[in-house]
Amino acid sequence: MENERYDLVIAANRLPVDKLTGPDGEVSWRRSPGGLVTAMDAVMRGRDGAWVGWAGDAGDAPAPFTDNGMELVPVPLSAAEVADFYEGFSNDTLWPIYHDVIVPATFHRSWWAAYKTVNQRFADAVCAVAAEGATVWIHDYQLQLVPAMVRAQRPDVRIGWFDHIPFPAVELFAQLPWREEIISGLLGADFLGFQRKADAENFVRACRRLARLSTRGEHVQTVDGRVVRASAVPISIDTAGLDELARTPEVQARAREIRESLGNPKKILLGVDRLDYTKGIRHRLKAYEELLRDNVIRPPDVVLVQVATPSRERVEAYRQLRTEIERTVGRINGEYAAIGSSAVEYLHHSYGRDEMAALFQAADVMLVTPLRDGMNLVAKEYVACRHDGDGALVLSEFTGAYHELKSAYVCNPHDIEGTKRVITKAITDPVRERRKRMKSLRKVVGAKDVQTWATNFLAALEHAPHRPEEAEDA
Ligand code: ADQ
Repeated sequence: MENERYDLVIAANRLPVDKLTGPDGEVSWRRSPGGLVTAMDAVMRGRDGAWVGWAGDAGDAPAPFTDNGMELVPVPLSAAEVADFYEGFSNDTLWPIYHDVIVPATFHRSWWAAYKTVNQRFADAVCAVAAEGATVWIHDYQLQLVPAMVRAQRPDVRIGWFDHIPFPAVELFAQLPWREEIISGLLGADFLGFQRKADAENFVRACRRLARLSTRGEHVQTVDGRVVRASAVPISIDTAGLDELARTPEVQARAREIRESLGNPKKILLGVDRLDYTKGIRHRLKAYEELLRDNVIRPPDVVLVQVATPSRERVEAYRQLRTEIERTVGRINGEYAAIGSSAVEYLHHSYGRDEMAALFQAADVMLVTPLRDGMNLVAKEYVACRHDGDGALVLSEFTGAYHELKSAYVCNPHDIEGTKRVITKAITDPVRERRKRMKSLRKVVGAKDVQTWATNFLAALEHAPHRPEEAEDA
């Protein structure tokens, strides 16, 4: 509604809804699945909340509308901006730099120009709906200039930003031609939240070394005399919701059905990832192929189910990755499958929450092997679905999740021999050992859910220091 103002304003690249177009062209909106939306629903309950974001189609944006008691404020992106701001600068410049340059980053000044334009549009949309003294929570790497842009117009609001992905080491961040603008964009916030302590430290170091600002512990002194705090607030999942779903008879029946349709193998291995080069799918397939070659495992006793969600298909590195993975899967099946028993079941689809919970229930070994990942929610979701206390989580030490889930079967995915040993151990360990590890993992995932994360973030934002003298006491 016109001139309506809100106490809590969320800004994220995407709105929490997906557009559905009916047979007669009528438009409706469906809530996107996922913990972030669940958490935001809960924090907005009892407060006047609005969410500013892109609705997903290039061109004009729909008018603001209310969905489940939350005001949604669509921000338009032209087709050129989708290409330059989103696919270009966000996903082909920042994403590689922030993930250890697993693929080279591409730099184009025109992409940067689009990034600034779109960030300003988001900031303007936020300022237009934020009430006096509102709390503004900005999400992720696509919107790093928004904190300072909001502050320039609205010094009355509290501004927080959360980084869902890693923050890179200063030597990598330094490659960005616009590094100082990004640092000052972020320093418009009062509080900056990161997945790991190391990410927050990388940011503070970048402020010191590249922007020559003085820092003290988690605090950075800005040129306009404020103090900004950067700290770890690791994200989590809707643990109770997922646990409850996994216990339903329907999900359990579906898990049995999945096992049967795979030919009742002794061990089901599972990978679930967006089809992204950061997720280590190639390394995982290499380790698996070598285990087959070495005769350590063989179908039909063992099968790997790899779910690879379509992602960023207009970015070249993603197209190449898809081709390479599909070729590898074809080669592995050509070599090791028999009629009726695949070595790899490869699924390039998105699934609903129920199907995911059933897959997690069915999987004896979950393979989470990213080369770099901010957190990795799949690792936590797998644990949340194992109310039976069984199941083995193989987890890369380059995920944020590793820092909380150290009782997993930990691997370095670059070390193929080591990864093979860890997978073999996860397959062959006695049930007592698996249960011991799972018990400890469930304790962690049970204790800290996405609600805890949102509450901790908002509390840290509320208490973040404004002025240097407050920082002294911190
Ligand atoms: P992502 O890189 O997308 O997230 P992840 O944390 O694993 O990675 O979250 C993916 C989500 O999508 C999970 O909830 C998973 O269940 C779901 N999903 C994956 N494949 C699916 C499929 N085929 N069908 C349906 N659902 C599927 C970014 C960062 C992460 C960080 C999160 C949250 O890269 O490091 O953990 O944000 O901050």
